[in-house]
Amino acid sequence: MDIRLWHQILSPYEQAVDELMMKFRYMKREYQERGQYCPIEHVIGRVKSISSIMEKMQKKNVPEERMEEEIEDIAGIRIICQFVEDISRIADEIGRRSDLEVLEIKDYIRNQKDSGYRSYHLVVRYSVETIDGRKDINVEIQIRTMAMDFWATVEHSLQYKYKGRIPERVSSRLSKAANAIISLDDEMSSVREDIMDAQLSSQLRYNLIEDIVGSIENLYRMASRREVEKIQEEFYRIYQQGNIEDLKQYHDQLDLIAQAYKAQKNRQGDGIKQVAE
Ligand code: 0O2
Repeated sequence: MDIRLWHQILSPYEQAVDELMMKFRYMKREYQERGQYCPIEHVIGRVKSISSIMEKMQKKNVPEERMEEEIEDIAGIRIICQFVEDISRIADEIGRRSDLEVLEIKDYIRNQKDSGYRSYHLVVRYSVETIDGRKDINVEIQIRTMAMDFWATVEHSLQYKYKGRIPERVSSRLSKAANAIISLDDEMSSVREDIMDAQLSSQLRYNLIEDIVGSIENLYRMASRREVEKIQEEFYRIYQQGNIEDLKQYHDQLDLIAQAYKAQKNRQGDGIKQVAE
């Protein structure tokens, strides 16, 4: 293949990775804004390097013209979550999307690899619009817990260091570590409800404070400075007490106050219009 074509071929893959990372980050944001538990901890993505693609083609005997069909992970998205239970939730969510078509599933959690590797892989078809028109490409989405990711990252570096021939003394340690990761994921799952509750109330508190600060800021445009300063002092007092129920109540009261000021402002506006007429 003409060396100059590489970047042209990989460009839609770059676009797909950028777009999908943004879409999954928005998915996370949607959960957070609704005050719901989010199964996504974070999302990363990459386009496979030219050297890594060439290596895989050589290893799997893939002819140049079949590269895009047979190397399924040229575009790769990795979704990291906290609990094993989150993995199926994310996979279901992906299955429901109209912009992704699931072509293949590789469940290395039920069927752990001999290396000890655990992760849930989906190969999906995704369309990007380019200046040459629409292009359908394959994207590999890997979903795994933080613990699985820790193990895979370390093992991947060792594979690189030992060029795929990890010495027995290291691989037996890795295998023990893989079992420890399974136990860790199990332990975390057993306290999942508590952790989720804690995270939800911290998210709720975050959303409430964002809303309250926004509402008080708006009030400065509608009410007198002295009145808003009093409201603001009340907010700081309740905030310092740290009771979430009081914050919720204050948030609702503030909504009513803002509505009353808005109505008053509208009446004044109508009055001015009438005088002008
Ligand atoms: P990189 O650097 O992550 O891009 P194959 O690569 O032939 O074993 P296949 O059928 O192409 O497998 O796809 P598969 O099994 O879904 O694996 C593709 C990717 O999964 C790999 O990409 C790794 O990211 C990850 N993976 C699979 N097996 C292992 C493993 O034993 N250890 C670790 N750490 N990761 C694994 P690449 O191409 O290896 O590299």
